[in-house]
Amino acid sequence: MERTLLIIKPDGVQKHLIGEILSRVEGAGLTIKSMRMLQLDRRTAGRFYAVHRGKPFYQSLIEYMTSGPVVVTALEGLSGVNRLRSLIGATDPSQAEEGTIRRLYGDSIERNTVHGSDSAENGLVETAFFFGTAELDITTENAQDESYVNR
Ligand code: 3AN
Repeated sequence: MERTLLIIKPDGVQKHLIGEILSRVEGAGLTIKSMRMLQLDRRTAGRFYAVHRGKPFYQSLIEYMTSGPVVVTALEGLSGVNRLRSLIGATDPSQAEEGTIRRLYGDSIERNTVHGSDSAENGLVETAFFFGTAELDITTENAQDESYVNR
């Protein structure tokens, strides 16, 4: 089992794609462990994208990621990282495979609708960046326990 972070970026939220994207994610067998909508501030976005600091697109990336609300989602599944990345497609929507989220909905390499962790290690780091242990430990068994249904 691997953990991975999905971010529905500002353009995805603006285009009313939250339900569509989560439906694809769940349809691919990934489990939503925890989820939150929030507006990133510059400091938090800068910490999250620290590896890109100094690159030519960094300032623009931070502007964009703080331009509207995002939905951060901790996912879990067998080969979760690659499973999510196959759904998402390549960074540049014009290079992404047919039928992937970025190919279908992305506007540009920057406004590419979603983020997905790029390794199992980063999946753990990035989910822990947004979610506490208690949030990530909500178990699927509890969610599916019949005693939780129809309350
Ligand atoms: P991915 O999200 O596919 O793993 P990264 O981690 O290389 O891609 O880049 C993080 C984000 O930075 C991308 N999702 C994109 O929004 C932006 N980005 C990456 N490369 C470029 C670029 N050459 N020009 C503009 N924005 C870029």
